[in-house]
Amino acid sequence: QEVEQTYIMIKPDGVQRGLVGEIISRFEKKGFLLKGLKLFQCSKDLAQEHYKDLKDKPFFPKLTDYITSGPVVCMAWEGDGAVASARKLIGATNPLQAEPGTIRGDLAVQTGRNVVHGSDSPDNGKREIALWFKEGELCQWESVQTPWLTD
Ligand code: DAT
Ligand code: MG
Repeated sequence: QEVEQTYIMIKPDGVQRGLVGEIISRFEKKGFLLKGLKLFQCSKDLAQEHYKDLKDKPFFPKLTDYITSGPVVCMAWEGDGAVASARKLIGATNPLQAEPGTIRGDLAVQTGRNVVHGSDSPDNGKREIALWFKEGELCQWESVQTPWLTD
């Protein structure tokens, strides 16, 4: 059985605001395994494909403009329950409703500038990692922490 993977992305506002280290750090400290990481400027096509489920929403053009407005940080994180747990670390879509202690709750004020993306299901985790990473960009490795994180 495959280990669950989630696609996490620091959006252009997170990069511009100097929050890259802070955001990566939260996933690193939690204990997930980093499988892929890159700074990347994406095309409008890729942004539209990533958010295709939202293509009929009124905010879709603004959303894809925002995601393409500067570089993003693309990450693949692995671990049992990583998808749902990462969503909890990230917090609610509207940062004003996100709990303190979450990334959005601590670091953002607006839905349209909510600093980070996280996959909403294991299937979407797979889909999004395949969309944002090329063959060979993910690393197969073992962390020395694993025996201290799991029994
Ligand atoms: P999430 O990013 O929490 O998974 P989502 O998948 O529903 O939320 O929407 C994707 C992004 O689209 C979200 O992070 C910000 C933007 N968005 C969602 N709802 C919005 C709204 N009502 N107005 C403006 N932007 C919105
Ligand atoms: Mg979503």
